[in-house]
Amino acid sequence: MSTTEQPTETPVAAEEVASPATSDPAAAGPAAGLEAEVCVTVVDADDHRDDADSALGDVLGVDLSPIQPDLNLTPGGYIEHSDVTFPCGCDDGTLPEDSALKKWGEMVLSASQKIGRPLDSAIRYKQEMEEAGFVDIVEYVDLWPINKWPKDPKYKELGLWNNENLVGGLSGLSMALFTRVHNWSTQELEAFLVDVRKDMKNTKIHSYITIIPSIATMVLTLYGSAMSTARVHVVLLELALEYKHIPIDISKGEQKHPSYMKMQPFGKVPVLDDDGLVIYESRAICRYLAR
Ligand SMILES: N[C@@H](CCC(=O)N[C@@H](CS)C(=O)NCC(=O)O)C(=O)O
Repeated sequence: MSTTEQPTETPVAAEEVASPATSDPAAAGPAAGLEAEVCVTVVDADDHRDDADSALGDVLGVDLSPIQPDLNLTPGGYIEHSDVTFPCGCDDGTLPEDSALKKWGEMVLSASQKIGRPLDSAIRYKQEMEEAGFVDIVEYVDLWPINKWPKDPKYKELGLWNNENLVGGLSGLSMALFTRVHNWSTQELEAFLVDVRKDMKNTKIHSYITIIPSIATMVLTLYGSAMSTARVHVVLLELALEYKHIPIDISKGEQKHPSYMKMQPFGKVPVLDDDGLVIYESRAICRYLAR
């Protein structure tokens, strides 16, 4: 089962945003993650916990690109994404079609698409997680104003920080995509970025970056008959782990079916599948679960 929850509070002051069309990630338009240039890995990040995390237990890894050590989800653990999407959004017509900011966001996206690392991947994460077997998926959409334009104090402050981040990092964010993919010269790009920065600081432009955070868990799958899986069942219950039980009827020889024996070459039950990691031998399964 998966769920999608939308943010309960209006992201920005209602009078300042004509249409909350962005509450639907699919409607958020082309969007993007900065995986090409931004990589952060934190292991055992206890100090990154806040109230929201406390329900999740320890944070084991934070990353946006494949530079991290091998991290497998502990049974019952959660995976969390928070990714930025491009281009920049605007709901009230204050981001002119011919503005440098609009062009910048679109060109960042098109460059990333051209090299097969689309910076709108976050809008597909929910579907991709579902396809990979994740469950209890909760996804929502957050809008980070490009500067302090919102009236709402929370989003005004968020806009201030976002502006500092974007304006300060603009050359670094843009350089590879514009010079190596769009084949602009560095001089051309820097001249263009002067106008992009101006737009980013212009509070008459009510633009924002769409951020799509999501959280999900991977359910365990236990194959076996009721009797043969009793030991494993007990451990799963003890540890309060969510799992799916797929009955294998030994009296019908289902454990010798070729599709089952691909997983368990000796044709025995039980078998545990944790996100593609297949384990058999009931004691080994119990030790794995309790680790
Ligand atoms: N040592 C294994 C024993 C597995 C085993 O022998 N399972 C039996 C059911 S309790 C089975 O699959 N029998 C069917 C068969 O051998 O065809 C474990 O603990 O998982």
